[in-house]
This record gives sequence, C-alpha cells and structure tokens, in this order.
Amino acid sequence: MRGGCNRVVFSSSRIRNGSIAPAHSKHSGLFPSSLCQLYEFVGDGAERVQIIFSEFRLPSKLGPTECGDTDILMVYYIVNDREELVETLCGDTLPKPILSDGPRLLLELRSSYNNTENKGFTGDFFFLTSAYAARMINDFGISTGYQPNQSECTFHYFRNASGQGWIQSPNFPGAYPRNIICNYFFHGYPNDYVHVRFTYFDIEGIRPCDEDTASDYVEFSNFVTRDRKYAMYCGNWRELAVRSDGRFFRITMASNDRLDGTGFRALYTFETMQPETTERTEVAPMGKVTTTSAASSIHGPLSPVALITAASSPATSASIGIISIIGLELIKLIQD
Ligand SMILES: [Ca+2]
Repeated sequence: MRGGCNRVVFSSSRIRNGSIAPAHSKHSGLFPSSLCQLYEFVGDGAERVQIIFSEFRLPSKLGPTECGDTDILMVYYIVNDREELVETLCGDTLPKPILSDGPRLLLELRSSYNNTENKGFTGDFFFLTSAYAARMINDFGISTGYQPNQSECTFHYFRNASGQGWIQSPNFPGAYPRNIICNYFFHGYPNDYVHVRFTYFDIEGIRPCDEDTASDYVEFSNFVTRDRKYAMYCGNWRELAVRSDGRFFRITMASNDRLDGTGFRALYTFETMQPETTERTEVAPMGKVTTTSAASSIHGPLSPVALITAASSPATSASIGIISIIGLELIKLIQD
C-alpha cells in the first residue's frame, strides 16, 4: 500500500502524550529526498487523539494556498478500518489542532521538494480519555474552569475563582467534536451578573438552528432548564454578546453527527449590579436605543441590534427599570 514509508506507531497503552517532528538530515538540514513518514496513533475505546502544532513550515512549490503533491502532511481518520483523508496540510501557517473522530489517527508526511525553507513541523500529541476531555486551553496554557468529571464536557466558572476569563469550544480553534453537548455554568455573587462577549463564533447550521434544520447550536439560559427568552444560535457571528439577568448563567453548545464548525471563543466578565438609585447609561455610538421595562430579548436575527437590558435586580425589575445600554450595535449576523 505505502511502499517505502517509514511507520511509527504510538499506542496509548505505552505512551499518553509526546511530540512528533520529522527527522532532517543533520548535514544539510533538509529531509531526505522522497521522504514518506507515517505516524499512527492507536488509542482504545472512547479515547481520542489530539494533535497541537507548535511549528509548521512546509512551503509549497505551487504557492501559499495550494499544496500540490509534494511536501504535504495528510491527516486520516480511521473509521471501521478504512482510512478517510480529512485534511491535507502544507504552507507556512500553523494548522488548527486536530482531534480524531475515534480512537485512531494517521498522519502521513510526503516530501520530495528539497528546499532550505522546508523545516518540517513539530506537533504535540495527546491521547484524551474522551472527546469531552478535549483540552480547553486558554492563552496562558491553563485549562479554564472547573470540570467535575473528565468524561463530561461540563465546566463551571466561579466569581471567587476569577472575575474574568475565556471560554472556548473543545479543540478550538480546530473543529469541535461531533455528537457533543458542552455546558458552561457561571456562578456569580448574589448581586452579580455575567457578561459574555464572543470574539469568534462558527457553529455549523442554519436558522432557526433547531433539530429540524439538523443544526449544531449554542443556547443561552438564566436557568438550568431552557430559557424561552433566547433563540438558538448557529452560523457565523462577527460580534455576539449576551448577559445574564442574575448571578447564574448557562451556555450550552450541542453538535450533531454531521458537518462541523470551528466553534467559539468568548470572554466572560462577572459584574456587580449598580445600586437602584444610580442610573447608568452607556450610549451605543450608533445603535438604536429603545427602553424596556424588563430585560429584553436581543434577537433581531437579521439586523444589527443594541443590547438593552434592565440592570435592576430580579426582585425589583418589575417596578424600577434602570436601563443600561451596552454598546454592542456591532452584533451582526453574517451568515448566508
Ligand atoms: Ca454538525
């Protein structure tokens, strides 16, 4: 099948994580001509394999975006003993993390283009105990949130641990796993609310993002159960922000068994509600301003909207509406 390829096999029973980098000639700094190197990862059961690249330089003769058939790294899922080519990588930019679809993954490096620019790649591999354990790493290399059970994609964020931080979908910025439900729970102090601003949002699906449309979706709620105040969200959003009514908030992401997106990344901030006597108004530079007596829905799905919510505590929201306008007129759906 692959005559002349070197093959290295990593089995999770022997090694849980490590690094791969193709060997260059010590003399010339180049790969041997017609190098073919296979890296095979074999986990068991529900394990998945994640590859995170730290270096990647496989420039192509054809240009920065076209790989051709030289100097490429091919990624195969192995499904029912069949190899399924999912991605061909080349170029100078760091590829997104790879997460296998099952317990096995195969990488194939082919190189026949001798060029001193070609430095190969370095990738760290991890056998994860389940898709849900996909490493949730923020900029500082620290796992975010408290995950009570490694086999569930559930994370808790407490104000007493951090007033602000990042959340992201599993394997971000790589594709999120299929058939996954991830919960992000926020727990503030009694007079707190949480503000969540998405800096990236790519969830595969079409509106209204429900089961009938076979969409993946993100759901927001002020409760553990469904909150009818919020629509389901999918597609691509350039700016999206939400805030809770009170101290508790839930964000849930669900994916189905087909088609993928690259997920989301968001900054959450716990804030304390202003005392009722202090009016606080931040005027959106362009947004249309309307007042509401209670927290309003933000779902004008096609038009830019200003997010307007009552900043009073839930107990008094009916009688005194203190309007806080958060300048998020940039909220814009760029799906379609
Ligand atoms: Ca999907």
